[in-house]
Amino acid sequence: MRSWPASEVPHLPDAGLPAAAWPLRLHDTGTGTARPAGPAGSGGTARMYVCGITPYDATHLGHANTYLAFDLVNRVWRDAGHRVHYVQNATDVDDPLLERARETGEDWRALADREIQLFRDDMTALRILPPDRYIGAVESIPLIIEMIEKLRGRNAAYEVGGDVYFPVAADPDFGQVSRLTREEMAPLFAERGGDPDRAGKRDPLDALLWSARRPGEPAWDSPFGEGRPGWHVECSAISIEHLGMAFDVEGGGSDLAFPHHEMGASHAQVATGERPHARAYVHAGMVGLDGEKMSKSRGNLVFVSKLREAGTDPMAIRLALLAHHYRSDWEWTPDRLAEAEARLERWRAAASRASGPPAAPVAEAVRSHLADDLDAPAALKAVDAWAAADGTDATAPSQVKALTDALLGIAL
Ligand code: 5CA
Ligand code: ZN
Repeated sequence: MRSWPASEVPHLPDAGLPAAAWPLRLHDTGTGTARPAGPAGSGGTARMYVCGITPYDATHLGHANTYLAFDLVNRVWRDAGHRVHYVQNATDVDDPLLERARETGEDWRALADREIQLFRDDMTALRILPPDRYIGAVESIPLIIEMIEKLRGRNAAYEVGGDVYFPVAADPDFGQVSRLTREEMAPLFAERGGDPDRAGKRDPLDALLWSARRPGEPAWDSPFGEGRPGWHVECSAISIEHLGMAFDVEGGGSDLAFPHHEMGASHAQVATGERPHARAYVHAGMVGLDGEKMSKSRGNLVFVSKLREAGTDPMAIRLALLAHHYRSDWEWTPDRLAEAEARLERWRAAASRASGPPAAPVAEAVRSHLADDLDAPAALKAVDAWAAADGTDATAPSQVKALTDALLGIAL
């Protein structure tokens, strides 16, 4: 599938110490600790998989917040001199998408195409760097079938009424991504697309790998009958095909830790006999509105495209999101946008001055804060302090402009 255009990323000069002096550390859900993420030193290749949208009701501010967090990961790695191999999927066939198409009478493919294009346009406007490979579930069906075949070959798949399930008992490490107890898993599984009460399953938590053809739904041929792929096996198959096992970061919002990333890791580990699936599982917090998580099912969405249509500068949207730590849950209110607009104006005025305080200390501060589990709010404050102070360095304004562009994605 087509990705979206990349904005230019300026190369920053080393300021005293090389950028690689601040290696990125990220909070890993799998261990509950902040750990080094990506290759050591400089000049390696970092590998990242970020779960993409299910294309309907794109792009709300919760989505934007999550993709922005991983855009920072991408930018910090590049600044440290690494190449980044970044893969993202689009869940262009799944229950909620088909349900929405049924409700509105639209063809599911037309709905997916339109929403994916809207997502691309929003990502471009927000200057979120594109994945190198942007891959749909539909185009990956042969790959997914191959993966289910591998699981069947390892006795890690069974049928219930034509549907194919993955027995979680097949993975001795099941539970190591989310670190939840079975009691904690049960309600989340039911809430997030699972079917704990399906009669005939060996374990209520067993996950659907292949859903047998249902009337009026799209279906593809497979050795285990006509049907369509389950959700977790989609990301599992796409990630290991394009990145291999033990890639550096698997990312998404915190609602994906369980069951999605947990199941995906188990599928991958059992199918390949290798572990881990990813070295770190990194999760962004949830953005809410009026006391509830922003979600398609609740319908309390603020869309990036609507804000853009109303004339909001995408850089102000980006700054409003960056003002919160990526792991925190927070509420969107119109004041946040007004604050970000004022900040953007201050930064732009400071960057267009003839001179300012030297850029090296602010570059150091921004690099060290971002390397520390993406502390963007602290990085913004460092730029605020530079913008508020006077100085005589005539090269500083253009250097700070390059800094906010390269590391924060903010074009001044
Ligand atoms: N297609 C699957 C992943 S394979 C999916 O979850 N799609 S989604 O469209 O529902 O969500 C896309 C990404 O946005 C996921 O990482 C999800 O965790 C994140 N997300 C959804 N709602 C919010 C929210 N309110 N705040 C922050 N992130 C959110
Ligand atoms: Zn996914």
